[in-house]
Amino acid sequence: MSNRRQFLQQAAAGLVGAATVSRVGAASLPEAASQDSAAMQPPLHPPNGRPYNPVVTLNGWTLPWRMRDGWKEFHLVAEPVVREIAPGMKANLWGYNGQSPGPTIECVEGDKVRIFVTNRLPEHTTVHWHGILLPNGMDGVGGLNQPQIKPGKTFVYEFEMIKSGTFMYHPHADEMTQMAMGMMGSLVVHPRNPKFMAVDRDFVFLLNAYDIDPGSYTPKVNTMTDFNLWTWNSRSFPGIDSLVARTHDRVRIRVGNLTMTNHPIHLHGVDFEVTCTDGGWVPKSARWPEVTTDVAVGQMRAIEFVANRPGDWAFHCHKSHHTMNAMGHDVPTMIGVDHRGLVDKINKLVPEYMVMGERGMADMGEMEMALPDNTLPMMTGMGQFGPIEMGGMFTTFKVRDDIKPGDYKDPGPYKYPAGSVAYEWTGELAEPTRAKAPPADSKTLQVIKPNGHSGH
Ligand SMILES: [Cu+2]
Repeated sequence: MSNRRQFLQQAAAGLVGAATVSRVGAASLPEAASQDSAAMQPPLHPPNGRPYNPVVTLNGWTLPWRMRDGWKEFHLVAEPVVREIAPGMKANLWGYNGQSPGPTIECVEGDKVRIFVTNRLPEHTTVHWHGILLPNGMDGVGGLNQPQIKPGKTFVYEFEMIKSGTFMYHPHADEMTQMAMGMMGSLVVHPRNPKFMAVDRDFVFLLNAYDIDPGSYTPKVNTMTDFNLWTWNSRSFPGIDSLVARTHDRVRIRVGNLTMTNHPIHLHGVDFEVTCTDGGWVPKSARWPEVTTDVAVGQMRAIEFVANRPGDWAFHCHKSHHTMNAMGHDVPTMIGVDHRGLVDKINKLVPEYMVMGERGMADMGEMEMALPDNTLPMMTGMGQFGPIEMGGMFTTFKVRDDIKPGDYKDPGPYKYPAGSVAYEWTGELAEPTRAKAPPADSKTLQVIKPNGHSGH
């Protein structure tokens, strides 16, 4: 294990240099636009392929292709990349064509695809096409189905897309390292008939997670479950684009999970049905309404609904630790602990010490704490009414009446109709019904009522 760890440290040390010279493969690609999925919309329609309704890759883009002798040709370059996780934090990851996740591959049922894969990583790799039905020798499991692709080499995968649906691609070589470093991408096969399962808005992204110590840049690849950055397409709120729809649009959101745990994905303001998995389209008779759907490791789920309620709706993983960033971990629970007098004493020894969380953690959403370089506050993002107190796997789904056809750029905060927002009540109140507290004994913790902010 120690040899392996040494190797990984050396590989990581080489990353910063490699990343600055490895953009050649991506030089012709829209890197500037890749941080902003709205800037890429509407994507180009294929000049000479079958027509389809393109997807919107959250904070990403679609891989360009060309037709040659009846084959649709793509070129993936596996390489070290720098990804901005959110403003204020960058990470040294591995990805494809200049970004992690790699660009989305879009094609159409019946397409014959030829995918070139060039390896510019410091170690060998392969690509597995998750969910695609193809000849065994194209399945990409290193050692089992093909020799691994050595650094500097290019392999070709050739197969026909025999069914439409929602898929992904990722390495099947040194997977623990390569997926922990961000190697993955979405793969969407559109139906041959563009009217089949047609929607107005079709979004796609992957769930991923990283363990990057505050102040450092490279993920710890041996981490099994205790990650500190929970991301969508390697972006963390408030770095994740909003999803924008016009009122009454039919919307599909395709989500794939390549983390080490499940994510109950929850959308406010609508009820939806799962219409597609990585195994194919779900028959109508087998669907049921939900507002949260669990996406287990290695699964993909496409949800569909009509966006019929205007507003700024929360869209997030329902595991509350997955909607916060690195700095929230390892903070002791202080609720109910009285610090009065203690901080002054500690400050004589440690001038910068401050107490966090004696009234709950909400103060941390507003606190302008000094952070180490290159990390993100635990919860962040400002809304029109105050701090949103979220990080990680969270963004907003924005529905508006007045969106011009095709213009899905971020419309800014929702303008609430007068009288439609929850408000403070200052009138009379009857005594509310409450459960009785158990009788106090000597061991019961005495909770001291908060008294202003005297501890700080
Ligand atoms: Cu989650």
